[in-house]
Amino acid sequence: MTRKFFIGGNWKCNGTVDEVKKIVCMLNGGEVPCPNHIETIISPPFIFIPMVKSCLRTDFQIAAQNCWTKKGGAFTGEISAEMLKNLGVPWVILGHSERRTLMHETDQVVAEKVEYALSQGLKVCLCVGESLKERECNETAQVVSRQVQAVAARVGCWANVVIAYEPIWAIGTGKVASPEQAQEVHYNLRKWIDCHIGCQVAQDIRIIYGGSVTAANCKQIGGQPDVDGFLVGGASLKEEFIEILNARN
Ligand code: G2H
Repeated sequence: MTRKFFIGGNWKCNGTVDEVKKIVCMLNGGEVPCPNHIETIISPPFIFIPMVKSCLRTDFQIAAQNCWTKKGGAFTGEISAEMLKNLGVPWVILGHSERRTLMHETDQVVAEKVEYALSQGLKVCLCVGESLKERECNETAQVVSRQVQAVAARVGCWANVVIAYEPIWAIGTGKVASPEQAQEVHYNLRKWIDCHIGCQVAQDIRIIYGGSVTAANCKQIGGQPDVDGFLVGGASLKEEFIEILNARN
């Protein structure tokens, strides 16, 4: 099975009503490959989801940037997977390093969230990645596989999961991983999945790259055999996102 290229725009905690309107207008007017060739998710902050959903082109799917570990209830400030489902949001990004670091989400918490979101019928973009210190200590493969293993301990079916490899040292820093560095990690992770989860999952699962992806570097990174797309932060708020969506053209 060929893996369909997958590109996400992660808006993080950015935007005003006017800015959101402008970005949606830019996305709606952009010439991009047809949905047979590319799958696209757009991930606005929770509060803008209904607004974006109501006016965004339908070939772009909406993703939330997080959700709660279990069924909703007395959890002030949280958003449940059921709520996303109820609102017609098909995707959720989980385990982003900003949440792992700033909100202290452990591998176990992330795994719990992934399990629960999948059980509610959401699709998950699972983020993994190492810090600069871990890379310098040659621990990249170990860290990334540990993060995936935590999820594998709870999840049996990977059909609705995309893995985003996002080295922390490349996030929002302008220091992008080289195409070779990205390929090496993706290749090793796929090999690890082959050994520890299953060969079919390894062949089918999309492993996308995130961390300072721009129009200038997307073609080279996206041309690597084990890179199946991107999770884009800063550049997804700009015109250049359309160029990134055309990286494989
Ligand atoms: C990594 C990425 C999007 P940026 O966090 O998830 O952001 O492209 O700004 O590095």
